[in-house]
Amino acid sequence: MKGLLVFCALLGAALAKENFVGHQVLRIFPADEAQMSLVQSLEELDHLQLDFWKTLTQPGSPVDIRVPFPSVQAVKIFLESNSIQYDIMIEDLQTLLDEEANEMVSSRWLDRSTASFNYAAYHTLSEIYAFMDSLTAENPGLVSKIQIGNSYEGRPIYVLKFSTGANRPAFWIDTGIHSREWVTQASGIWFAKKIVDDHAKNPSLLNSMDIFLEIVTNPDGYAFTHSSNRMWRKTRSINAGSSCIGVDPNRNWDAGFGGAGASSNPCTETYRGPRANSEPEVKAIVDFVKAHGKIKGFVSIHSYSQLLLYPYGYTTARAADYQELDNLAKSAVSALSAVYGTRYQYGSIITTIYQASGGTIDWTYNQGIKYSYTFELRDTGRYGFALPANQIIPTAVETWAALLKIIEYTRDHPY
Ligand code: 0X9
Ligand code: ZN
Repeated sequence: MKGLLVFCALLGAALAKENFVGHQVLRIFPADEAQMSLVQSLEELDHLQLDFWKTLTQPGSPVDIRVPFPSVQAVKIFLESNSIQYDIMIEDLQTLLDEEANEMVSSRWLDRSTASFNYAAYHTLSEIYAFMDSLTAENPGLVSKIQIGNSYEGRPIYVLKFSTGANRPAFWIDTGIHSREWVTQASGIWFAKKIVDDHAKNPSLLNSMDIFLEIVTNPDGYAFTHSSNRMWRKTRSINAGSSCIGVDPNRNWDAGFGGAGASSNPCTETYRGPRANSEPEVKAIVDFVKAHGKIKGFVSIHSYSQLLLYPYGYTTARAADYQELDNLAKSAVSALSAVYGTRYQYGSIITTIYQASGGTIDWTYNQGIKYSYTFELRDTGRYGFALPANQIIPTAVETWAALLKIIEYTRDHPY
């Protein structure tokens, strides 16, 4: 009997949702090299269980860290005793997540039509998959759903294809490769509806090009953010010889794989995996891109920080098309800002944020996909990954203005 009780208690703990009561997100402002290395040294202190939402980028740029409740005092004392400035960005993360969860419950989808779908809310994996089915059923001559593989845990991985003809040159968009970046999957849903609605008014975009859209690029991670841990970033694969789960799918591509800007430690958020393409979620895209052979533009969407980035991330070498990529980024960012005044920075990954090896768009660029970009959507840190649902539509609308610039440019500059 006692054994059963203990078992039940353990099971309950294992199934329980990670809670973030008292977790604070601190924005830290290291003033010089010495303070920068002090802040970086926090990353090695495993017992503090810190989650770096935004690591050091440029000297002078802030660092955002989610600090679990038991570590809050220690971290603040550390910062204060070293005269390092910080702000409390989020007082209590769980309060924000509770609001988010309440909003999800109150937005039920009644008739399964894409007209009544609530684009201003976050949705579960099964709701997103049902949305894809509705969209394809409503638009049989325009939208189709392709399964490109299965996730580590066996979930189907779907891509929506928007096409008015057979196998044209194509443009690729993916959202949600990092599962906790919820505004990206939500924006992906909105893009899908937008492509269909705009096509009815003005079919020119799809006259000479197909669009592929992968909304839930990391389905295991996304399911896990709903069931167990809202702040899950990686895949859910089991790592041999470690009790830590998951690989960073944006360090797992065969582009500078294993170099600086990724970790070999399975317990970190930037673990690269045992080998390039070890993650089925990555391999599925690699196989699809290679088999297709005519993908001309590729955009991989993350959050947060408000950036538009192009290769490279693993090397300081300039991309051969640097000038063209930079010009197009500039025009895309100005189109985005024209909508609501949201400010974006742009540039290569390594010069704008940090060195990152094994990233998606470095691989696609090296495959010959010239127009390869990564977005980091809203915001700049007020809410970070806990972006309130009332920002989904404005985020999607302004991002679409930038995306459209890149898509149209790709269409008008065949190579
Ligand atoms: O570190 C990352 O993977 C990205 N930032 S995030 O906060 N979304 O995790 C930026 C990496 C740049 N992108 C690529 N290397 N493709
Ligand atoms: Zn990301």
